[in-house]
Amino acid sequence: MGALRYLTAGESHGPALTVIVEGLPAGLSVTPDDISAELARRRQGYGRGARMKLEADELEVLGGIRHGRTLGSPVSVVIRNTEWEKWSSVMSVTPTDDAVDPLTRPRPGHADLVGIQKYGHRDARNVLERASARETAARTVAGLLAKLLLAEIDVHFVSHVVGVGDVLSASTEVPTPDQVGRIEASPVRSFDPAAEEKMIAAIEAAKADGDTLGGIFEVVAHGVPPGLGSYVHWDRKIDGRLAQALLSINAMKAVAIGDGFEGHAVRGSDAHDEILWDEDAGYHRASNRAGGIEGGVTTGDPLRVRVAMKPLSTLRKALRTVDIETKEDAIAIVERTDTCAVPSACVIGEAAVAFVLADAALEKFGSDSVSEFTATHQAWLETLKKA
Ligand code: EPS
Repeated sequence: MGALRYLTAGESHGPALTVIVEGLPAGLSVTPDDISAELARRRQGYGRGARMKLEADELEVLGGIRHGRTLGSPVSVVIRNTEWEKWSSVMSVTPTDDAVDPLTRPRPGHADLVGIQKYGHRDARNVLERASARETAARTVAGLLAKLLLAEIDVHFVSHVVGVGDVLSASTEVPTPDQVGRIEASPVRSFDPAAEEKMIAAIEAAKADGDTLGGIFEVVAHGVPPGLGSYVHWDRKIDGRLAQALLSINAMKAVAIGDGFEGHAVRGSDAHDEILWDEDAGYHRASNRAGGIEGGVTTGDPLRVRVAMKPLSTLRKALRTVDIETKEDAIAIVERTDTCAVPSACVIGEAAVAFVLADAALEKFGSDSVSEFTATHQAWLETLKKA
């Protein structure tokens, strides 16, 4: 909605990515190491390509943080491209005399052709450099800052891969923050050891075929207070805002809240969460099929979203396309790429969810400093006990 905002700039193989986050309260503890650790989480995952092994995400904080705490001013972070030297001619900011061949064979499923049409380019590189999922490194920084703010009010995140290709985890257990270690240790961020091996095998098989795989991941936010978002207007509904943020991540095709696509087939009497009350817990629900959201407002139950990612559109086993110069049939360009990026997408999904929730929390607990934010949050919890 706008209490918290961010903008990113930069191309995948340009000199750097930049992110500016505005609206963070003053006094939030954050160090470059916190940011680096989150970027490292995003680079991991079985199925990533060569670049992720080479790339170190060299970052520099240029504003908004002093002596380890936010100032209330915009936070500005630059993530340098450690391979820039190799790309300095291809991606030169100034005109170059070096011969740089244009990419004229757009990949089906990527932004290549629509970008060429829309912006009048004759070289798909002018499109793919920005359309690349590299940009999500910058979003991850914005999301980490949001997560640190939410941690101040005891909101904690867990994300895990539920499916890779047609391999689906059979587990219906919702992981809790104390189980994060197990998920982080899994090469595919699987919470289900039975599915993990099959997911790895599926990635290996796709890789051997020069193909790619999508999948499904889940993000769970524990400790979200009741009352974030609103039912009163379309652009204030927290579920709608989450869907927008998640679908804006490259290659995401579907978002389900709570039981989502599984919830449609049962009768109403089996679809909802009955409301209970007792002295200790106050209002609570007998189940959490709704995934922590009713009427566009958080309920206080764990917030649970699932996201489906399509297989990456850069294929070594390239698909048919048309050369935009000759208009003749051709085989799509093959850029260096990943086989499967669903484990990384989990981390980016956490960032997207965290940013939306932090924005909504700042609307509700509107604050200029972290101490004010936590005090207002505490007062709200006390109010709820009396309601
Ligand atoms: C990407 C292609 C690959 C990935 C990249 C996303 O980049 P390159 O062509 O430089 O090897 O490594 O992902 C990242 C750089 C990243 O940080 O996640 C694509 O086509 O979107």
